[in-house]
Amino acid sequence: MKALLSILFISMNSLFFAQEFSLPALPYSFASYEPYIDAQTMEIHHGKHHQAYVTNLNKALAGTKMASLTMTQILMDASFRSDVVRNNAGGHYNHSLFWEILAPKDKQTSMQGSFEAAVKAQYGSMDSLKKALTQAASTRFGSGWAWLIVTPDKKLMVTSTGNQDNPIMDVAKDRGIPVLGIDVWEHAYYLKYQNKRADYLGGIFNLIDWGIVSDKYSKALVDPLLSEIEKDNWMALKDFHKVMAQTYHPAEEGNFVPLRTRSGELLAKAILFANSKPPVSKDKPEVHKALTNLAEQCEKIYELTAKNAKDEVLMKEITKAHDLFHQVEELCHD
Ligand code: MN3
Repeated sequence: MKALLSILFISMNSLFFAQEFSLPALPYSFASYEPYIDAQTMEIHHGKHHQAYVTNLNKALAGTKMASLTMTQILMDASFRSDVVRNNAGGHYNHSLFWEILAPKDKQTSMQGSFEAAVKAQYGSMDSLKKALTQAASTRFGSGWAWLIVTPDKKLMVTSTGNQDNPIMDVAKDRGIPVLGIDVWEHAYYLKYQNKRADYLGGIFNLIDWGIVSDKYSKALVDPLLSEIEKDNWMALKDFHKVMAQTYHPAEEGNFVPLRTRSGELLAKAILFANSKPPVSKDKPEVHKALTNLAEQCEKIYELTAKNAKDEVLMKEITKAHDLFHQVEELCHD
């Protein structure tokens, strides 16, 4: 009975957690995007190219620890992923967004006032924003995407990425939540426009549903992912965390060699961390105070290892340092 229950539990677990990504249906018929994108291009782009990203992503994730991750978690740590996972996860995410924001003229919804106001404040007009997007799309060398994103400081930004990368990924130069993406791979336009990317870009703005884009803008402003990205951009925190994890966790298991040999490095990273500039929303006195305490604690550990202190003493002090680090992290959640 017990065995049966645990089998049931395991299969229920995999039912809930092993996800399969699937191709989203196009909201309109292939021909609805004419004359700006021809029906055949839509059919191949959606049914062949996008389907291939989905199939290859599922194949790459199957049976691995990554099978339980959300799309956002896969993208955020893109630098740790294999090329297969990075390219196909990006490909699936990017195209899903692309289909969502495109609509034939008579189906397009109207723009929200808050989005229009943000565009006016930052770009002067919708036309200037379109120009900036066209510029980003036409200067993107080779295959890639042009984006309109919401950055962690809640501003709009126009940017571009290569291949199937996107601004959620930790490899992107400009990071944020995309609210609009323009595919500038040749497979998006070659049949109709051949190599004339500028002509394709001239047509694409007729298909952008600004109502949907502005809805995505409002949602992005309150999405917790924004502060995740901001924290992820704090490199000094990431650098310190790495050394902390590689010294503290072995110590917990009774191995003090990493801590004894790397306490100087731990101290150096703590000092850099304490002197780094936190992202705007974390730039608070409590955070600075906790960082100073952490650096002092790491100095104490360094001195103790120099004096060859006992394991028990080191354990007590590294635990304090670890708690202080989590205090900083906690303070970072706003
Ligand atoms: Mn494409």
